[in-house]
Amino acid sequence: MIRTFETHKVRKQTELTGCLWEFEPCCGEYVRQKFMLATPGCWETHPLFADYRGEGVYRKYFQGEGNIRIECKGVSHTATVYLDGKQIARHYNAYTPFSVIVRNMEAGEHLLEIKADNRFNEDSALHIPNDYMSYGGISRPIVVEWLGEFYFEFVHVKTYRKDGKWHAGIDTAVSVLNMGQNEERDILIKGQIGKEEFCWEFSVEKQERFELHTDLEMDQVEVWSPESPKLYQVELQLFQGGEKVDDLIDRFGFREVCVHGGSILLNGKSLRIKGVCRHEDHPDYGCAIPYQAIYNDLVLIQQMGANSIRTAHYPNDEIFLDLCDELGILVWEENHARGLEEDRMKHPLFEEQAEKVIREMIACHYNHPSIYIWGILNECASETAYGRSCYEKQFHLIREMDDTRPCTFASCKFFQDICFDLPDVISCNLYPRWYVDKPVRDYLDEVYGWIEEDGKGKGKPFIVSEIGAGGLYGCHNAYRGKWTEEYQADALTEQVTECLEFSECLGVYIWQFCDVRVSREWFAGRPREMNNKGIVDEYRRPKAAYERVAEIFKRYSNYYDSDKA
Ligand code: ADA
Repeated sequence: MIRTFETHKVRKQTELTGCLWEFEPCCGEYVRQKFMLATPGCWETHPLFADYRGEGVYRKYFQGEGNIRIECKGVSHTATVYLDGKQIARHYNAYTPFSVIVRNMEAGEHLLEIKADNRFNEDSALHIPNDYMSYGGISRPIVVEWLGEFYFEFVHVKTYRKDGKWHAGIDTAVSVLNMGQNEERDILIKGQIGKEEFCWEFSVEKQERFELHTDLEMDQVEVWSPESPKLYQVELQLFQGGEKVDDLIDRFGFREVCVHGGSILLNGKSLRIKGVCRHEDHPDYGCAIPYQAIYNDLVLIQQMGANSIRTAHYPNDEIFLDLCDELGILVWEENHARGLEEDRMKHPLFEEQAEKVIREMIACHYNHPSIYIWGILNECASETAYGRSCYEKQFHLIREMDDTRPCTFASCKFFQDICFDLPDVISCNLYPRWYVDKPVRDYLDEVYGWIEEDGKGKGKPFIVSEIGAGGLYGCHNAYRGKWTEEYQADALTEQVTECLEFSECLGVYIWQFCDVRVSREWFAGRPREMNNKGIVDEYRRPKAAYERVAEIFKRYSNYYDSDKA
């Protein structure tokens, strides 16, 4: 499954995944032997490769000719792509998509080989041993698209209100593939959003790329919100000589997010966040969670009264975002980084790799109305001058690419943090009653007081971006000790209530939705080699905390304004 809706009616697409591919591990006990693996999927879910860290080659034959675009939605974590034995692409990072154009492919059968690599080595600055698992394999779909001479690269729709009217600013780019010398083509592009139509007409003389922009003033718009997640489609069609030769369809919503004083306003109303952090992790699927299982997670999350998910600590699958758009779940999406101290941030590839994730994340996810905020660099070196320079650069890049959403970072450096003047929203990961043995209210007072007085965050919106406690599913004792479900439920009751009752706090994200596997090389004493702070376990079985949090979340509405009304 590629998306939850059709993105082309004219351009032909073939998903190459959704079936078995040949797989050959490059090292270990089964080196050079051939297996069949289900795709999309992580090799760790195959019983022989549950702990395989290395390279592995996936192979698939397909038929075709002419110009094609191969899109890889996600390969974990490094992909080297070969077509008929020739390298055509290389991409680092499991959590962002990439694509490659192949021109004038001969008619017949072709071999696509993808070498995936999940090793932790000097080429990898972001995938490192960590408190989550870096899986291996083709973890998201692979698609082949059949192109003619022209194709749409993307479409972005920026929605905003001006003088009481909703506007849609549309940006797209068309690429011209293999046009001969001294040739000329007349192009007509027709676009549509609801009943509004627009078009561009121009002539093309050589192989180039056209960036196009228009702005529509809309009549009678239905706004996207958690309560009524109304989605619109933008449809572009490219005509040449009267014939439709390419198209692109995407979805978006009319909604406005802005920071006003200490509030985040969604369509003018002051938001309250009741959220969970969620890793892409499942014992049966690794990080390659299928549509139905993602949907089931979202149902559990919404049934608990939550209105938001933080995609800790990387960009998520587009199917997840499509579903959040449809269900009205607000998403904090963040680039890929967890707990990188200054020495890690000084890795020669860090800046380049981190920048690429941001570019790919925003370019691909720009239209999702569910994303209301961008996050960066979770718990990295925001207490050092060098760290600060990285935060500065990344915020600058995000703001350059998207001026419609606020940005933030989740800090654990509170009393030493020197970056709180940079983001639009201050976010702190706090663990009173778990790592810090203090009553929650006292700790909130202490941290928030410092942010206001010394931390240069005065007056900005403030979110608790992580709070939680470990609880092993089925673990109980008479004294409600640490690691029991009871301890976790008691801790979360105090944590969530105090955050939502703290008048300066806009909301809270629970760490975390489900228990997740951690990388063995990191471990840090985690029972079962898992992070057990899920309010459901890895099989999504609710722990005692789930119901307790649900009771609390359901007492609070999505907006502060409605409390006053
Ligand atoms: C941090 C971190 C999470 C997780 C959590 C924990 O705040 O951001 O990824 O590791 O702590 O469970 O300790």
